[in-house]
Amino acid sequence: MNILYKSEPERGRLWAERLKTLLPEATFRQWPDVGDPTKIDYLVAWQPPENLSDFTALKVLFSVGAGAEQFDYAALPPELPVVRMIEPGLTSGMVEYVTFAVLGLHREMPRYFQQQREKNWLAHASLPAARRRVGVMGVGKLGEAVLQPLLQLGFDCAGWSRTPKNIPGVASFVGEAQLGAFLARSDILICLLPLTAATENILNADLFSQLPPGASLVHAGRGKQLNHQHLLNALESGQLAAAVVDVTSPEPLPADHAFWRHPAIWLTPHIASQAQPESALTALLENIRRFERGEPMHGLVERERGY
Ligand code: NDP
Ligand code: OXD
Repeated sequence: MNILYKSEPERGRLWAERLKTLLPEATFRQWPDVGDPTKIDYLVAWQPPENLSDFTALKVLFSVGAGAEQFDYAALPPELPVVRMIEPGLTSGMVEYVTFAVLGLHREMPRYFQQQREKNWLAHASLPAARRRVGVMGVGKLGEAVLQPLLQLGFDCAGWSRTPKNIPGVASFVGEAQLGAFLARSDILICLLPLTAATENILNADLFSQLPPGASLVHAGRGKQLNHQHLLNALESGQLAAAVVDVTSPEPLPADHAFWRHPAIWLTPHIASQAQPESALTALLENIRRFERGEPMHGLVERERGY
């Protein structure tokens, strides 16, 4: 079995080392040391090599990330399975980030940090978690996981997805028809949607106007889902109180971008969650085993639905 890895070199070195024990029969090559491309069975990459058509024996393309929208599907062989990364380390990272962000917004930390800068010792009435309505857009692997600690903390939780969900304690809203009702009860809105034609630019003025006045946003999906100017306008008008933004378009933002210095925006450089080398390797090998046994792989992208 021949695996080609084309991504962050340090993780590649670690994987190469671990594979010697875990799967000694495998040949693990790290880009650009491709060898004979016609011998490569599995490609693990954020972006495939430009000469992908030379990889005539390729069986599966694995994304190193949880998202797989970065691929140009028109340039990939139509039958080539594309698999995104689902692994517990990446999920835990997102759970930490979203819990941190929701607690920060729930306890109005952007407002208190601004007061600190102004040397203003001023307490505001606090709200119990049970009266804070949290809405998660995208109730997939990550969305479902982030809901668990939020439920435990006592937040009033709902989720919005394409198909109905049955998560105890979480109100399920489905599709375009129920988006308005979902937004109307989201004091803190969390975006964990994949980037598709339907979700591009979804975080815009129209959507913000349907949230309760003074709502907050946590955006950890994909940069192209957020309209920057519309977010700034919503913060300016008070329709939104604050935002925690992990993903933007472009990344990084230009030095003069308003997000860098906005007092109501916490900006992080796409670090909400990262695949962890050891658990990601375990997940990759499990999927290869599944593929070789003819079993369904975890995270297989359904091209027609776009994620
Ligand atoms: P999943 O594919 O498991 O879940 C996607 C969810 O979004 C599903 O619930 C799906 O609905 C829902 N959805 C998709 N399209 C629509 C739509 N048009 N309307 C309503 N709901 C929709 O993905 P993950 O949870 O694993 O990851 C989500 C995203 O998080 C990734 O695609 C990536 O963009 C982002 N991410 C960001 C990271 C960061 O560091 N900032 C790190 C990792 C991921 P249904 O269940 O009905 O299919
Ligand atoms: C990913 C990401 O998709 O880091 O894994 O955003």
